[in-house]
Amino acid sequence: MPVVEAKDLLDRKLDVCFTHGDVNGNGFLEAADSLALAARVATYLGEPMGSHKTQKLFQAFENFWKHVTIKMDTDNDGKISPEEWRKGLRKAFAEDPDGYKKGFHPVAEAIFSICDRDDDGSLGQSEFAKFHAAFGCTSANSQLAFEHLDADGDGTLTVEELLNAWHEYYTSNDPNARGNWLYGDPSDKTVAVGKPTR
Ligand SMILES: [Ca+2]
Ligand SMILES: [Ca+2]
Ligand SMILES: [Ca+2]
Repeated sequence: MPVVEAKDLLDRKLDVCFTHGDVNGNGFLEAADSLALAARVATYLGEPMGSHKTQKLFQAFENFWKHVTIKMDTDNDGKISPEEWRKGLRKAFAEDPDGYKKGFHPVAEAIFSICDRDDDGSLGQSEFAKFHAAFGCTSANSQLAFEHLDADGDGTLTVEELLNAWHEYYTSNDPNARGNWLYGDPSDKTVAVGKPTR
C-alpha cells in the first residue's frame, strides 16, 4: 500500500490536480488555465477545435470554473491559490455530492467522450494515454492508472469505471479507493504536487 505522509491523501490528490491545472505555472489557477487545459485535451486527442465534442468540453470546463470559483475564491481576486483550491474543492465536491454532480460530472463526461476516439463507449489504453499526456502525466503513471482503473480487467475502461474513478479521486480519503490511481501512483514523489502554500 502506498504510504501517505503528514498531509492527508485527499489534499495530496487535490494538489496534484492543482499542478495539472496551473498550465502557465504562475502558482495560481485562473479562468485562462481552465480553458488552456481544455484546449490541451482537445489537441492531444486530435479533436478539431470547432467540433461538437470540443465545444462540449469547453462548456464543461467553463461551467466547472464558474461553479468552483464561487466556492473557492474567498479573497475574490479572480484567481485560486493552492490553499483556496484545497479548502474550496473539498467544500465544492467532497462535502457536497450535488455540487460534484453539477460542477464536475459534466467535465468527466466531456473528457470521456473526447477520449473515446472510435465512439465505442469505452477507452483503450492508447486513448487514455493521450488524455494523461495532455495533463502532463508520465507514460509509466498512465499505464499504472489504466491497470488499476480497469476494474474488470478486460483491457478497456467503460464510462462507468472512469466516472467512478473521478468521483473517488476528488472526494475520497480512502487509501484503498481505486480512483486514487487516476493519474498514476498516488504515492509517487515524481507526480507533480502543488506549490507550497505560504
Ligand atoms: Ca483568490
Ligand atoms: Ca473507444
Ligand atoms: Ca474494463
